[in-house]
This record gives sequence, C-alpha cells and structure tokens, in this order.
Amino acid sequence: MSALLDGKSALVTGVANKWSIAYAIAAAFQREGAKVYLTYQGERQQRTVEDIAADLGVAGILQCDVASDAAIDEMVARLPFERLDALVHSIAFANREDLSNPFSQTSREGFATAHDISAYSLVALSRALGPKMTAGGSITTLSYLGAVRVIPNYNVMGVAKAALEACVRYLASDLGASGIRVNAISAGPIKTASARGIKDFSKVLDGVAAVSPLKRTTDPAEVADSAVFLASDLGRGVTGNILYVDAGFQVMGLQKPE
Ligand code: NAD
Ligand code: IMJ
Repeated sequence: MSALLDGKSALVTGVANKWSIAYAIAAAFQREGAKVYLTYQGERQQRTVEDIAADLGVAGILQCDVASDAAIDEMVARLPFERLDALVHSIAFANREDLSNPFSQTSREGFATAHDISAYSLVALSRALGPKMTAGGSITTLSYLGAVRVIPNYNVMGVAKAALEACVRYLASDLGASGIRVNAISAGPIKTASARGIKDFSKVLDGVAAVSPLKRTTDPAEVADSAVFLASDLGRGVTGNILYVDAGFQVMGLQKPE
C-alpha cells in the first residue's frame, strides 16, 4: 500500500521521551513509510531515545546539542542518508526562572539563551542540512501562540517564538529556489516535559477545552499528522507558513456568552 512519505528520508530532532511532540511526529513519519533518523540532546536522553528508536524501528539515532556548531557539523557528518527530504525541528529552551519571573526582569543572558536554542538553532540546522536536500525538501518547526499574543509566564519564550516564526519566513525565501519549503506548526498546549512544572498549566488546558471551536485540547497525533502533510508532496505549494493545529483556539476573540 502506498504511504504519504514512501521513499523519503527524515531527520526528527527533539525527542526526549514518549510525550515529546517529536515522538508523535517520528511515529507518524514511520507509519507513512519514511526512513527516520532521530537526534537527541545529550546523555540524559540517550537511554530513553535508544528504547524509543527500537520500539519505533527507526533507522538510527544521533546525538546533537544545538548549542554547538561543532556538534551540529559532527551530527551531519555522521548522518548516513545520502539525500535528506525532511527535517523536523522540535526544540526549545529558556531558563526556568525566565518562565516565572516578570518578563521585564529577563536577563541579557537568559534572553540570548532562549533565542539561541529556540530560534537560531533552526537557522543553523537548515544551513547544515540544506546541502543534503538535493531533491528539494521540507523543514518544519514547532511554534506556539505566545509568539503573537501575550500568554502568562511564556515571557522570553514568546519573544523567541516570534523570532522563530520570522526565521521561517526568511529561510523560506532563501531556500525556496532550491525547492526547500520551510514552515511552522503552531500547536495548542500539550502536556509534555516542556509543560511540566509550568504554573497553572492544567488551567491553560481547561481554558482551551472550554473556549476552542472544537471544545477540546490538542492531541500530539494531530500535530504529527499535519507534520506528515507538510513533509509530503501534498504540501508542495506551502512554504513560509504558520499552520495552527490548536483545535481552532487562535481564531477566538470573545467567548460565546453562556
Ligand atoms: P519536549 O520537552 O519533549 O521537547 C523539547 C526538546 O528540546 C527536548 O527533546 C529537548 O531535549 C530539546 N532540547 C532543548 N535544548 C536542546 C539543545 N540544546 N540541543 C538539542 N535539543 C534540545 O517538549 P515538547 O512540548 O515536545 O516541545 C517540542 C517543541 O514543541 C518545542 O519547540 C516547543 O516550544 C513546541 N511546542 C510545545 C507545545 C506544548 O504545549 N507542549 C505547544 C506548542 C509548541
Ligand atoms: C511554557 C511556559 C509558560 C507557559 C506555557 C508554556 N504554555 C505552554 C507552554 C501556556 C503551552 C509550553 N510551550 C509551548 C513551550 O514552548 C515550552 C518551552 C519551554 C519549557 C521549559 C520548561 C523547563 C525549563 N525550560 C523550558 N524552556 C522552554 O527549564
């Protein structure tokens, strides 16, 4: 039976555990016939990612801390794919205190870290892997509504996501001539490790379920299926775009009166 990603190779970054959005994306890419490599941040994730790789039957795993250009180059050198068709960037980091203190207290260093890991890394990975996309390709990153609206506690991550979304547009313009499409999926809130310990996260989920047009929260599998679409030939006309996969939450202005 033909599948949407038959014959395609993909590199999926940002798998830390089974709850990671990148895990759901890797599983969906496998289901659709892609040959998948995973990258993980460091030794702390290695054992878990090895188990996940075995479970999913992916082609292989590689370590890559995106804070380091040398680590990115080494990962690309070790990637056995002669040709890469799809890259998924599912990485974000800000210092924890910057997600609880008032935004105006963000330090110069905390601002730089959030932007380096959460936005610049898309540029660095695109530059390093673009040359492997010899038949064109698709690059997809993960964003959040905090890029364009003020969300309590999201703070410097919101500013970094705004930069990430701008990077998507500039990269799309740069790489379009090489047949490489660049898009973001702006996902609704999902309980992952990156949401753990965030103040009032359950209230955020309840609020989305109450207000969103679909009257529910976002499932990682829905985000993954949209990532399949963008990586597949069905997405061939889409680049520079931010695709909201959020149960429709972002269209709402005022909630319907009871
Ligand atoms: P997660 O914690 O599972 O994934 C974040 C990943 O970033 C982890 O795998 C972590 O190892 C990786 N990472 C952090 N610093 C890194 C570094 N220096 N080098 C390499 N990797 C590094 O959480 P998630 O929710 O799956 O997050 C994935 C993406 O989805 C992030 O960009 C996040 O902003 C975005 N997102 C999440 C939600 C949500 O509600 N969970 C909503 C919208 C967008
Ligand atoms: C994160 C913080 C505040 C509010 C938040 C989130 N809301 C949502 C998230 C409403 C949905 C999750 N999200 C979209 C993220 O991008 C999270 C990024 C993140 C999370 C952590 C927690 C642990 C840590 N650093 C982090 N850096 C980035 O130390």
